[in-house]
Amino acid sequence: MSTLKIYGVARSRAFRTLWAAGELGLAYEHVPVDFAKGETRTPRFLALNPSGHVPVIEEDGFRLSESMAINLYLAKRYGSGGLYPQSLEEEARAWQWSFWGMTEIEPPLLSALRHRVVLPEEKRDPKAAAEAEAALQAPLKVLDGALAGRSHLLGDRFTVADLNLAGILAWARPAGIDLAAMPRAAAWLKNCLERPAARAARALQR
Ligand SMILES: N[C@@H](CCC(=O)N[C@@H](CS)C(=O)NCC(=O)O)C(=O)O
Repeated sequence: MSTLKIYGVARSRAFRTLWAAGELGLAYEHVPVDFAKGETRTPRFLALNPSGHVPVIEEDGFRLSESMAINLYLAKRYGSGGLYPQSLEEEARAWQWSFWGMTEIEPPLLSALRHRVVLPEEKRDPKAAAEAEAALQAPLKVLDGALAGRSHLLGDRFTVADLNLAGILAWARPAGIDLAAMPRAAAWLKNCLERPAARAARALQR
C-alpha cells in the first residue's frame, strides 16, 4: 500500500494541500517541514524540491511541488465524480481559476499579509499594505461577478477550482482585506472555508 506524504506545516501553502487531501478522504503522512525554522533550505529538503518551497507531495516515488498543481493532480487522481471537473471545458476552467488566483490574487494578497501580519512590526509598511489592498479590488470584483447566479465557480457544486482559489484567499481575513463590497465573493469564501475539511486543515495550524 502506498503512502502519500505531504510536506509542509499547515500555516504555509501546504494548508491548501492538506485541505485537498481532507476533501478527498485520503490517508497521508504529514511531514511538517517548517519554513520559519529554515527547514525548507536544508540539503535534504532541497533534494526533494530544489526551489526550497512547501508544499511537496511524494507518492510511490512520484514527487510534485506547487500547491495548485498538486491539488489539481490529487483531485484528478482521486476525486472520482466529485472534486474534479468532468468535462474538458470544466477542467480547463479549473486551471483558469487556479492560474488566475496565483497571478492576479496571490501577489497583492501576500503583500498585504506581509505588511500587516508576517513581517516584524518595524519592517511593516502601511502604505504598501494599502496599495496591495487597492490592487486587489479589480480582481475581487471579477470574482464577485463570476459568482453571479451560481454558488460555486463552475456552477452549483464545490470543485477543485473553488478549493484552489479559496485556499489562496484564505489569507484575506488575516490580511485584513475588506470584502464588504463583494458580497457574493465574501459568501462564497466563507462557505468554502467552513467546509469540514478546510476547518480540519486550519486546526492543524494551531
Ligand atoms: N508557488 C509555490 C510557492 C510555495 C512557497 O513559496 N512556499 C513557502 C511557504 S508558504 C515556502 O516554502 N517558503 C520557504 C522558503 O522559500 O524557503 C506554491 O504555490 O506551492
